[in-house]
Amino acid sequence: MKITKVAAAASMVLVLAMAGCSSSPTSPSTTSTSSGAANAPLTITVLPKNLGNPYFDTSMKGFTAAAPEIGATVTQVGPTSASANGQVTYIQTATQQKVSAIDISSNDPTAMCNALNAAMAAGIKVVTFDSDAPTCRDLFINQASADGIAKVLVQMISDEIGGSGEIAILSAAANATNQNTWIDLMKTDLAASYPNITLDEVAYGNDDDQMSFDQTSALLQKYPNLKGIIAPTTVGIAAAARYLSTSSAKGQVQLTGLGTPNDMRSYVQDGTCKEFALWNPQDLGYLAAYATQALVNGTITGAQGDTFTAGSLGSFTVGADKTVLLGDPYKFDASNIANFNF
Ligand code: RAM
Repeated sequence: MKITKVAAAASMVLVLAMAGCSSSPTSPSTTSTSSGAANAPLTITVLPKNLGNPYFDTSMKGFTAAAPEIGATVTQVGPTSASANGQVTYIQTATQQKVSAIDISSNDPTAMCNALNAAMAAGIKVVTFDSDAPTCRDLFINQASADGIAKVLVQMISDEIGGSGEIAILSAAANATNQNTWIDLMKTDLAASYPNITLDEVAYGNDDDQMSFDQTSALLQKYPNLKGIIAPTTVGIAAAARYLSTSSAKGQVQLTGLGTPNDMRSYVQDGTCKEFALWNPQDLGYLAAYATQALVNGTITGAQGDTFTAGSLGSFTVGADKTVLLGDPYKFDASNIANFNF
């Protein structure tokens, strides 16, 4: 499994300027890490779906850990809410700044393509990580196979509700490439292998804590026979767990999805959530940084079969569709959650 700690020291370097962060491109919230390495200057702008999301705080730790190893300056900017428009302005600013590369988790598969294509035309490498924009990037760093993620999510909810009953999905932004890919595959898997499970609704909490909390409440009111919720978003599952943990549905309506151990630990311990899955977001950022360096310095072009070394994570090979795969999703439950800190 790829649950490794790439750089504990990174957390000491990383100071996220969350207070006062703005969606304005003229006053970005940034995190910079300079390096003393001797390689050619490498500047990477990291653009998560939104700031203030612990998942992306952790992926940024991976970028920050890699920075001194690859001779990079890494700057994080981004909107406060998970919107495609909010990201476009930051892409344009990074393009004007002539950075070496933009590493983005995309809020929409195509809405920022004009801006990303303009960046690539200006000689900037575009790397998507976490959530892809498949038609307008040089490389995608995929956290785990979409099919593997979908299958583990459906299998967990089926186990928890005894293989039959009504479920709902609480997703992130309605246009998010990653969640929508996983949801389509979950629907396929449900139809093929789980005839007694009915998917009532896909709700969207926009990777916003309050909106996800409110959507959880609405689902429970709307579907009195609901037996389970799958939240394939770290923000969504934490908000749903917070709602369920103090409601009469605790233990009656099962919850699973993709979460961080730190967000979910207390809810696993109090019985709100039996198990959930994820990968290590820090490893994802670390891998993305190394892949970006390899792309910028020409070690790889994105062609299938290209290989590069990602520091302490070892060697990786570019797969089909200019994609690099981190590894398999990993399941967390009461037996192992104490072992993880992210
Ligand atoms: C949220 C974001 C991110 C997704 C995780 C699982 O933090 O939507 O894109 O990969 O959840």
